[in-house]
Amino acid sequence: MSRTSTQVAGVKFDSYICNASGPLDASFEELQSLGESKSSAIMMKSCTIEPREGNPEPRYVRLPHGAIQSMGLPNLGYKKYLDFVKDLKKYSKPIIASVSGLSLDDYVVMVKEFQKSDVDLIEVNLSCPNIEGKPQVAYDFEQSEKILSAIRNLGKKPLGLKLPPYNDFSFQKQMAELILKYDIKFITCINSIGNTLVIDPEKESTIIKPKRGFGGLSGEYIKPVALANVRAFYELLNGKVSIFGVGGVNTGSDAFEFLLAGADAVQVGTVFEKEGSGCFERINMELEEILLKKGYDSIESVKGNLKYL
Ligand code: ERO
Repeated sequence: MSRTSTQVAGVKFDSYICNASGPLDASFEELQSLGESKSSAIMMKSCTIEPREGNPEPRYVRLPHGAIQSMGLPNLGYKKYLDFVKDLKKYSKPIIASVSGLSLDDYVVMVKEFQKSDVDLIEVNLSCPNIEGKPQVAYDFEQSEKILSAIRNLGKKPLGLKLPPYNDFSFQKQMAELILKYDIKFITCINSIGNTLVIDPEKESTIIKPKRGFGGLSGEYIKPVALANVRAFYELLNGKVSIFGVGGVNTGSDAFEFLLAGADAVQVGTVFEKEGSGCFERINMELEEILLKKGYDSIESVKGNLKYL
């Protein structure tokens, strides 16, 4: 067992670092490369009932410290991901499905089917910011409750929620109450910050095409927001729910900050898109070194131990 091995919702992960749903995880070949990489899990692209091409290009642009994108859920449709699971089992690491319904019924259908599959965890994405006319569900607590109530008893596999950033404790409190009421086993904090705008002053133009340039911001820019959400939920959920931290994990030191805030594991998206699959081993080794230097022998011994001034 390595110093950075961990557990999420009772499922063992060989290291603290895995990929985030989003970049380079939509095709079978990409999922196979994740299997072969040092990502401690195979997290799949959020899927819908029907396959989707996604939004028009340009829809993903790297920025000096992150990225802005409005992908629009390009994916092969959930049936393909169900098929892939059997082949991906050979990598002997956790497989995480991610479902993103366009209606309540979509969530029910997809969660029911993944419950019958060999995936280890099911992440229910309530925070896609990039579908025109579809607000992020997790900002609507009534609609979120309807979905949670409809998907809670469809099987025994742990269900998790991918959440958007909240910037007021009253929102995190409302969501934490739902998470506990509906027995959600893990959360993923945070999705990209939705509907941000980057402008090219030379061209006097937006830099992505969909939605008149509005898109999800990710990477280093959003790390303080992600840390705050991990910490707020860690305090509200009293260790009853596992937490994936995501948003600006670029180095072992970033991962260590998420660990102090209370994350059980971290996911890497923007840096994976830029650096490729070597990032998982690099960040994990950097984290191992930090733990070794500080004399910590496990993730558990540090998790959540943030000091206050
Ligand atoms: O556009 C997307 O496919 C997308 N982008 C995000 O930043 N977050 C998402 O959750 C998502 C699709 C579900």
